[in-house]
Amino acid sequence: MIRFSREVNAARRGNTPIVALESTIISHGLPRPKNLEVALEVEHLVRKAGATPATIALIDGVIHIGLETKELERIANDDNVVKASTRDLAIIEANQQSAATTVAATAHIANLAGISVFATGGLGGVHRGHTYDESADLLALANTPIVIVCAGVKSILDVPGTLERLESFAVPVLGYQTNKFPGFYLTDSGYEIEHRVEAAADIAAIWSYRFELKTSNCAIVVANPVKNQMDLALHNRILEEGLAAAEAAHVTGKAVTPFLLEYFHAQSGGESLRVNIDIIKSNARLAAEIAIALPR
Ligand code: PSU
Ligand code: MN
Repeated sequence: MIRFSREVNAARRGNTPIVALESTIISHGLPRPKNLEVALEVEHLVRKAGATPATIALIDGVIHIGLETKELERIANDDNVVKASTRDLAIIEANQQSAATTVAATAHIANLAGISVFATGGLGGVHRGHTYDESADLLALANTPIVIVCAGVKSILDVPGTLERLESFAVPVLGYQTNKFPGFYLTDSGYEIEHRVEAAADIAAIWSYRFELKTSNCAIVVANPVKNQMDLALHNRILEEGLAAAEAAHVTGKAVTPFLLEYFHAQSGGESLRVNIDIIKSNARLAAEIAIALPR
């Protein structure tokens, strides 16, 4: 049912740290040809930090944990690769399709394989103006014991609404060296986080206490702010225009997030792309540190 790459197989046998990486950011989050370059670079950073990268996707109906270069190229460049959330997984298997996995689907698969740490760019969440449009990422976080390193929720979303949902689902949110909840392209979304951690070891301690307390059924969100944020005025202008453009084009369902991200990349003259790449690299590095610190 699941195929592991050679290096992930070796890491499993040796019980060495593994970092799960999502693939929707490659297929639907970053423009070609930069997407493939970034995906390879992110894997390289995880290795350099002393862990094994496990990019997760479905190829011809088979779940892959860890992709060989040819498979990564396929996810990056093939128009037939769809965006898969958890509900799509069994259907894609049955239809022998290829798919990139969202945060929700990646977390689910990583957990199936006993991988405890996962890096992404920004979480999905509650959408602005359509609060009934809530990413399946939230429910997955509520049900999956995994540490997820992100730069907060995407600033295209309803940030306070998403934070409230995380509270309802009892998902802990830890600010990495900050008490300001990051906003993806922005270092500070304007909302506070109660709990702050300074180092990977602090997260490992919390991870262990959760097992004793039996509060370990959900994810731990580690919010790692981008250092060099997007220009705020530019960000706010593009966001407003992007939301209006999505509305006008009647974009719905799983197309909304890719539409808005692409709008940013097209309108910001490379700024949003630069920040998005910074984010995913920095999150991958931190995720590797955490994977090394966690008990195995
Ligand atoms: N982070 C990024 N770029 C992305 C995503 C996250 O920097 O493209 C993806 C993740 O896969 C996340 C998805 O799960 O966006 C959210 O989509 P939706 O809002 O449709 O649940
Ligand atoms: Mn949605």
